[in-house]
Amino acid sequence: MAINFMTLTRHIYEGEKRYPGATGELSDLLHELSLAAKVISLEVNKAGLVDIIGFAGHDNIHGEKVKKLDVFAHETLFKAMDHGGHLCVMASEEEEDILRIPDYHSKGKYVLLFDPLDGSSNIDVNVSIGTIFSIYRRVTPNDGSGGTLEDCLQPGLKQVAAGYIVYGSSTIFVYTVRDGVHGFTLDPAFGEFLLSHKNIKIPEKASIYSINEGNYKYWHPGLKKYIKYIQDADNRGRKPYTSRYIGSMVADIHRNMLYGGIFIYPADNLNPDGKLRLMYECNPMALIIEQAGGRAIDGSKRILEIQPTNLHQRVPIYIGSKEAVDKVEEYLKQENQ
Ligand code: AFP
Repeated sequence: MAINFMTLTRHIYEGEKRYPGATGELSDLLHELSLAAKVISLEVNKAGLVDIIGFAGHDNIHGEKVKKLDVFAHETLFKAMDHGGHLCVMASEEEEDILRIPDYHSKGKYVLLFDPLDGSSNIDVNVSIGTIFSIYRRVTPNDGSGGTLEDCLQPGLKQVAAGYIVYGSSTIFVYTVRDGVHGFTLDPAFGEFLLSHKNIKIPEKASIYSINEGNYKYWHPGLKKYIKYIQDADNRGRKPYTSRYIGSMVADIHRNMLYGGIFIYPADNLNPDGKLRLMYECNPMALIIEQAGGRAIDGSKRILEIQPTNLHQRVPIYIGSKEAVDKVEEYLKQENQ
């Protein structure tokens, strides 16, 4: 059997050669992110053992405090990324304010935003969770100083790279540098991410829908009608869509991207802005899905065009196969007229 030697690191550095002016800094950043992903993956795989060696927040058998996994993931990412000299500032879903690069490290031209462990309410029950990241170029002068909130509050269209890591039946690292979407599976035997999903394209037609139907009574009437439509075989001469909802955005979108589907977290009467965060969840996933040939909107507007006003702002999201997003947009529009 031929051995696959297309590691993530090789893919990143070979990709860089296509851009003659590239300095290699973005490649270094992605490589550093992949190291953090391996450390987090190892810890996620040990999560069940916390019950045996000590609960998070309590002392373990060595008398040390056991960190909650989302805090561990946040700290791992920060420590893996703070010293390379390529970043001027970071922001994490886990922290209210921006994360400054320590004084003793040099500052660079990039900005990193991340959600260290999305779907963390699933950790204790062995369900897939994920890390999401997004990279921008700084907008403040690259003069050796630290970045500011202004560097972080850029519309998703300005992302130079985005990606996610799913910690599931295996660990998969998916990324884009606006040149297609590629997925790499972690081989635990020798600790390398190997190319497993080359140039991913989301099927144009969907067969799966993912939404928390427990919130049905709070939905917009247009959304209720759309969901009825995709459940109704006769309407379209096609089989009804299958419902699949993990409650872990990364895993739900990863599956839908491979099989064809739509993921929805709408605005409703309970959550007028939806639940998911623009900067940490929606923008990076929107760039990836668009790069894979799909669409992502907030109901009427393209997610990537939203001008952020706040680091932790929430937005509704309809994301996935083009045909499905076009259709739900039509239903929402009709009901608004
Ligand atoms: P947690 O990180 O609190 O588990 O939230 C996960 C999440 O942000 C996203 O990954 C899910 O798609 C969504 O929330 C699930 O929300 P509901 O539980 O309201 O369906």
